[in-house]
Amino acid sequence: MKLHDYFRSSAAYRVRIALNLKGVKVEQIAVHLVKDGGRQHSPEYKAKNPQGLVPALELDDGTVLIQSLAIIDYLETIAPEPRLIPADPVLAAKSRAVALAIACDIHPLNNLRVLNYLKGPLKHTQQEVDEWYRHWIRDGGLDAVERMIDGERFCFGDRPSLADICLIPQVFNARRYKIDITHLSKIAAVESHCTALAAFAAAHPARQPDAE
Ligand SMILES: N[C@@H](CCC(=O)N[C@@H](CS)C(=O)NCC(=O)O)C(=O)O
Repeated sequence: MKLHDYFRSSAAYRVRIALNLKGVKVEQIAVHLVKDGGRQHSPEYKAKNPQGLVPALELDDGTVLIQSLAIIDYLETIAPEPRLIPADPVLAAKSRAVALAIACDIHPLNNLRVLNYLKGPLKHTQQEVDEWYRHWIRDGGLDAVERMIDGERFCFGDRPSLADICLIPQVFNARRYKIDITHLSKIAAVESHCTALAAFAAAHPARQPDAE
């Protein structure tokens, strides 16, 4: 299998963590999101993912799966252990709720194409764009997630689940943009437990073959 990937993509980072937790090996194909105006927009890549976004998982028969949560769902089906969705139905719903809050409500507002649109056609300054980014990560974003998780070691229970897989890349983005999240103590605890695990550490952007 091939993972069409970009080291800094938090959606791809989610899939890398899931692959590592499951012990599923893939070939990583870098899609540079900035060079040449963004290689995700090339006709060759859009033939694989019509949305022009990473990640995409290309199966050995050429089938291409897109959308990080759908890809993780596929991995959960083909490699059920260790499970990423808790067996307990309430914890499963809570884990999915955190994942969806991040993947559907926080991340899309700060995606590269949104930031480029604010800065380009809408002519916002870099300072305004940075403020937009900070606002949507923090207020109603990670601040709310802090109240949604149990967060003693992992978001829920004693093993990483889909919630942690989505949370850690989003925390990476917050740190990259120097957003003050020191008051989010449960998220900090989860971050320190997850990043100590080899599966999370190996998925970190700095450890990817295309890291800059
Ligand atoms: N909902 C999608 C989001 C994918 C996504 O937005 N990927 C970003 C990188 S994190 C991207 O490819 N951005 C390119 C762009 O905005 O042009 C998923 O979960 O896979």
